[in-house]
Amino acid sequence: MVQKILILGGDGFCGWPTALHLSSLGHEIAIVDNLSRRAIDAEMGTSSLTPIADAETRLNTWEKISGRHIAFHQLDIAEDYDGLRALLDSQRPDVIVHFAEQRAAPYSMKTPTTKRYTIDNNIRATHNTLVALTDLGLDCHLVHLGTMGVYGYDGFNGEIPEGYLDVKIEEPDGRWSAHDIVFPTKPGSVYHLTKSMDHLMFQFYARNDRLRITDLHQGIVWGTQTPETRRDPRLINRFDYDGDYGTVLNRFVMQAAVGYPLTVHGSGGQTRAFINIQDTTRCVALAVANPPERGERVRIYNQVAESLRVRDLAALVADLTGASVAHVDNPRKEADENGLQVSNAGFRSLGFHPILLRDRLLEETLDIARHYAQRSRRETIPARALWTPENLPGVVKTEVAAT
Ligand code: NAD
Ligand code: USQ
Repeated sequence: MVQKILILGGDGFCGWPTALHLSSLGHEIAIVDNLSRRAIDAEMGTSSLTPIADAETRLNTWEKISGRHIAFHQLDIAEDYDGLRALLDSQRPDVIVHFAEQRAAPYSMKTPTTKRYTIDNNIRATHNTLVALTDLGLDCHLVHLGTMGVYGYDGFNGEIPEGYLDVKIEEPDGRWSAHDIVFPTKPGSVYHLTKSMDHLMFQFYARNDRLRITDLHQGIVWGTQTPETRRDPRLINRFDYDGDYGTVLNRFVMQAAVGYPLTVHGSGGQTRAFINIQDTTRCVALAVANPPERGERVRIYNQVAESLRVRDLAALVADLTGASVAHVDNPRKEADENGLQVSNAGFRSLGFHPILLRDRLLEETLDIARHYAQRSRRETIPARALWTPENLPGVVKTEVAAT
């Protein structure tokens, strides 16, 4: 069924290829973005490794190539509630896909200003959307990009379920009653804290206003291109590699491409869940096609393909490329070693067959990193945002010596 879909944050790393994918499936798409991610690049002296076209060029190119129009609204959904409300009132979308948050944990821990910005931006962006939907009485399915990090990464040995735990509680009369409770959150950064707060807001609005909400607890996304972004160089997706926005696997691939030692934080025993960017777009399409009923509890899917340990990822990239591995200080306060098993039964039941690292797509990411290696700025690679004054930046000693 063709649906009218607003993509909040549709100019970003996950939002852009998802907008194209949903457009290619025949949906009517409009992007809403304040271009803050591009502004943060300018503020930090960083940029995507891939040369991303401006929003207008991207959209015109897509229209020329696919024959499909995507509308664009430049709007700050955290700051401009009236603008957001008016837009929702005029568009009356069937679905909103909400990517529009400050998404880097290191950036969120960098300074008092970035901590406050992350909370103000993310909480208001989500809450404004929820208020506008209830204020307008719109029966629209809200699909939100949350994170695996809401569950935390230590102290739980079983398989992480999809948002809820089935528990039994002993009543005063000694009988046991069954409950499903929201899995306790254990955020590891101010950014992850905002996702935990989003999670709580969704519980309230689904119960109080019967909003239909799907929250996707996504793992770390790797890769850059999708079948749609490959269709023209002007559609290319962004590739973050700097110490704040680069995520671990893409950073390792980029570091290998430019001859920089792979920066493993601490022992590298941190285990995280991963998903390829192509699967991000496919999972969102599955979530869009399978909305919850009105009155249903918030539907939560773990949007992940597999769990991997950071030092094993470094070894894999090193084997593939001959790169060296550097165990640097860990700028973050996090468990040095953790196990992680995650259920992704929800998406699998909808037909999701995840791309795995062994499927060799890493080579394509490496080719892209090599192709654009000359655009990299070496000085932006180290992760310098410290979680506490006791932490130290993730700098490679030989690199410091070389400069
Ligand atoms: P991104 O920073 O590349 O994209 C976010 C987009 O939202 C940007 O284009 C930005 O300009 C826009 N935006 C931010 N605040 C806004 C506001 N107030 N008003 C309008 N637009 C605003 O991030 P991404 O990697 O595409 O992540 C998208 C979502 O997916 C985020 O919510 C993130 O938490 C989640 N997520 C990302 C990953 C990952 O590995 N990249 C993993 C799990 C979850
Ligand atoms: N790490 C290294 N070396 C590096 C970079 C990171 O060892 O050069 C380590 C980090 O210390 C951490 C792990 O790799 O233990 C993951 O770090 P990351 O930067 O790849 O991922 P994270 O900060 O958790 O955030 C990313 C996205 C965020 C999303 C989250 C999903 O930026 O938007 O929500 O992944 S998850 O991790 O599942 O919560």
